[in-house]
Amino acid sequence: MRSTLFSPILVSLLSSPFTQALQLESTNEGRLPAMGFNSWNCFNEHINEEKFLTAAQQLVDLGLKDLGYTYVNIDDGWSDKELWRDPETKRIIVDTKKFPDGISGLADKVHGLGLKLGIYSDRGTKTCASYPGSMDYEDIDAKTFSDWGVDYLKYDNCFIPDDEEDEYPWAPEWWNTTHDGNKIHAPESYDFSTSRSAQRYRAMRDALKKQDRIIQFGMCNWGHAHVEQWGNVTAQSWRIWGDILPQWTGHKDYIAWGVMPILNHALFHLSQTNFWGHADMDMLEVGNGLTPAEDRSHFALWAILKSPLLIGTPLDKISPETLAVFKNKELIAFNQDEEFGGPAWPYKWGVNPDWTWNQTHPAEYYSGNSTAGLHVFMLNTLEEKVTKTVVFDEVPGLDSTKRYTVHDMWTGEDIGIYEKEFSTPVESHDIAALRFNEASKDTEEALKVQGSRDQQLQRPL
Ligand SMILES: *[C@@H]1O[C@H](CO)[C@@H](O)[C@H](O)[C@H]1NC(C)=O
Ligand SMILES: *[C@@H]1O[C@H](CO)[C@@H](O)[C@H](O)[C@H]1NC(C)=O
Ligand SMILES: *[C@@H]1O[C@H](CO)[C@@H](O)[C@H](O)[C@H]1NC(C)=O
Ligand SMILES: CC(=O)N[C@H]1CO[C@H](CO)[C@@H](O)[C@@H]1O
Repeated sequence: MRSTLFSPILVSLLSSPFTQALQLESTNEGRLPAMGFNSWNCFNEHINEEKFLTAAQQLVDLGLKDLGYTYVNIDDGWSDKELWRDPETKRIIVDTKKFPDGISGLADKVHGLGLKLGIYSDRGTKTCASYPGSMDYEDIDAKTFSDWGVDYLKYDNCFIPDDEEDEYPWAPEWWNTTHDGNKIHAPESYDFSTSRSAQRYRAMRDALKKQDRIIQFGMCNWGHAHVEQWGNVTAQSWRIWGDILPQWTGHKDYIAWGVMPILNHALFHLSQTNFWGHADMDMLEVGNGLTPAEDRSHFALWAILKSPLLIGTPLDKISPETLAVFKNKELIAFNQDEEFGGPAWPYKWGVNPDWTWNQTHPAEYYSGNSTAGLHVFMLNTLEEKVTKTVVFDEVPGLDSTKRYTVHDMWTGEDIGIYEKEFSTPVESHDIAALRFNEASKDTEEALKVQGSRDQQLQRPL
């Protein structure tokens, strides 16, 4: 297990408090999950300056910037596949057909809107869409990104040469399958922070730290080489699983996965997330083809497990319903809480026995604290509408001898005062998002007190 005392980040903090730019203690940058927009889920590599300026302007105009969505992140496809690197300086050459003013020109415009700019590279020789990767050019690329005014780096994991492969490959996508993708099994005592993967991600971390610019570091290595064991000392976030798909369950080749399989995996990696380090469940697919109920659950689950919240849908074509999901102030406040850094935890599984690894029916009942109160979230993984019940005795932090004002985080309204339990209908694939505050005399008078047997919501969730 990681020891904080000997963490390389802490050591570097002590030795160079003014130049370090990774464990960004002097600013708030990277302490909470990143929020913003990323191009991949909507545009793939078909990107250009216009699309980012549109996204940036929309973040401002739709009120998303004011809610905390401040990163405008370029994903794969920004560089020139033909020209590759400058023969003299070895810097990556920008595709000027897509970005006529270069990345620095775009950065100026994005900064002018009060937003930040993110970029993308890869720890291998090429990016996943076969553009130049940063292997062996870590220092040059970090300096280039810094000179351009970049504020965030997503760092992918494609095109790893044979001699850079991990001695003990470990990939979570082969978990509980008969296919053994993890060919050679590591000895019990093996320390994955010594893997080639970890070394290569550290090379970029160190290169970023040398810059006199704060650049947030998001590792995208799909949970390989047990990144959760060394993620917190290497970056502000680390992907724990393959790419997300805009679908509820299932997967595509063992590379991309629906919302439920990703959630199932995340539940086994909750303890590594806290301030400054977040397990990344991948960028949001809200607005990209899930049902309205699934959009709500997807967003809420990512928010309450404290994953980064990066919008992946075209903001100039967004529907009012989708926008309302992104603008849920109370879920954002839970995700960005200044006092409670850890995720919500399941207090029981529901359909399956507790701690069952199941990619269609993961945990349904969660609780977590925020500065606003104690929260309970109830997911319905079934195909039909059901009534779900918060039994106060079961929830850590609720007291079955007390009365609570129950608040609906979707409508922003108090529902009533309850004791012992609270029940509500939840549509298929939807999620109830509730807050509990001990009822005071004032609220008891203001609200009609409801008994524990009369608990139907007026409006189904
Ligand atoms: C990750 O590192 C930060 C900064 O050193 C620390 O505050 C935080 O508690 C760590 N997270 C976990 C889960 O240990
Ligand atoms: C997942 O859980 C559901 C509900 O209990 C069950 O029907 C299904 O068989 C489980 N899936 C697997 C692969 O075990
Ligand atoms: C919330 O805080 C209460 C009181 O400190 C504690 O008993 C409970 O375990 C916490 N619950 C969660 C889910 O963190
Ligand atoms: C059938 C099987 O291999 N189940 C395992 C799936 O993964 C979980 C979590 O590691 C294990 O607890 C199960 O035994």
